[in-house]
Amino acid sequence: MKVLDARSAELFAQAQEVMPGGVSSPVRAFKAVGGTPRFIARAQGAYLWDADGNRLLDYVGSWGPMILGHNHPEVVAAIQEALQEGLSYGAPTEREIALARLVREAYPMADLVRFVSSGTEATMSALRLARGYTGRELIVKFRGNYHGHADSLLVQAGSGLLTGSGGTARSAPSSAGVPQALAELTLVADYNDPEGLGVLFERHGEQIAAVIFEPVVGNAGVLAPTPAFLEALHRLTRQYGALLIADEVMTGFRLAKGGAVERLGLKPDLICWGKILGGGLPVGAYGGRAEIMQQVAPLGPVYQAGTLSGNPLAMAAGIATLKTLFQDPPYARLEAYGKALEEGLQEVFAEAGRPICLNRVGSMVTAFFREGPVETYAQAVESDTEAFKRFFHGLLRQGVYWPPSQFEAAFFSTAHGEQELAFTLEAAQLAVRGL
Ligand code: KE4
Repeated sequence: MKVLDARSAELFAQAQEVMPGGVSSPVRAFKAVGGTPRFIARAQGAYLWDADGNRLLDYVGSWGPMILGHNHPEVVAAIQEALQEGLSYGAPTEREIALARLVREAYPMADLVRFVSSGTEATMSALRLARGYTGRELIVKFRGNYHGHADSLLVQAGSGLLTGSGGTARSAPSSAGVPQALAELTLVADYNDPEGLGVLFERHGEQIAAVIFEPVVGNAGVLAPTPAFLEALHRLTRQYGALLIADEVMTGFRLAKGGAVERLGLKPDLICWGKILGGGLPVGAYGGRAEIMQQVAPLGPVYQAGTLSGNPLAMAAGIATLKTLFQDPPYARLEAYGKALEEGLQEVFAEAGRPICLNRVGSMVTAFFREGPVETYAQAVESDTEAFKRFFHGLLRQGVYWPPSQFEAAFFSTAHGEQELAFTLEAAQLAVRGL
């Protein structure tokens, strides 16, 4: 039996000598599924090739950015053109105007947009802006929602649960190094628990600067918001004068041209973007109506800055990506692929008599290894992660690269077609047998 990952194993050993865990981001280390992470050598369309030369059908897509598939010719050409003019200037450029205008075309409520270099920077800056604009200190996030690694967002529900469902009295850091005093300024509620959110606002509403949420969750695995939850989010933030921040880093430009805001008819005060906005290069952004965004330096007192913000190559990649998406919106095709994938996987698991709950919104999907429904974080974490691990490796052995965690979203792209669908379902059939 050919060792599929000999070179990856060698590289992983070398990587661990020079980088913590041998990776630049924890989820890449395969800790949730075990085994050796595949070191990727190159990518094209829907495929990756790893260091051992194995071709892998990609359902990670760089965790969201690669909605057009890898190395889309329009994006590559745009970067090559920008490259001729230099790499980075630390000065304003025309490309930033062009990309900001494209963002505003998709999100008309965003009067002003500020570019940064990651989703983390986008959400961190949006929180600081909300605190500066409202003069309040508390923020609210939801269990199972991930917004990047800013200190105020690495916070979990504390032990002291408030009366009523979901609301918590004291939060605690979810990472070492986050001060307890800071963590307590972040209240943690349950996603899809409007009552619990109401309890939180009754107790703290006047001190809450903002509520930040994933409009469709990807980071607990995929969770869709209930209408009652969305209604409560909008009503309570309006009622108490808190800002509503939609974290569209993952969903932006993926679920529709105008992301979840368009698809679900949301009315947030601030929006955060990342991933697809850079087309694979480092771009994040935050934006909203002028009266809020005008608080941002150099116009206003809320400071935020970045050496590589608005980087010309990254802007070029983002412009080409959004223009390609806007010129020929792929959302109906992505929906069709997603529906066929979902139905095909349902069939595979039904034939094998295995419980599965497929949560899919557009082109982001999670197969929870448990009976459905899965509408909350608490339900998601009851999944059979051991079965998921075996499924993951079964797929990988067949050349299908699924996200290496039960609590992540899988993504597919415009480069995924009939052939990829058939290949995926065949691999899933074999992987399920091996469960
Ligand atoms: P980045 O700082 O990783 O660009 O973005 C943080 C972020 C913010 N908001 C949402 C909704 C996100 O999903 C993310 C990052 N997503 C993870 C995947 N679950 C990135 C993968 C990783 O951490 O390596």
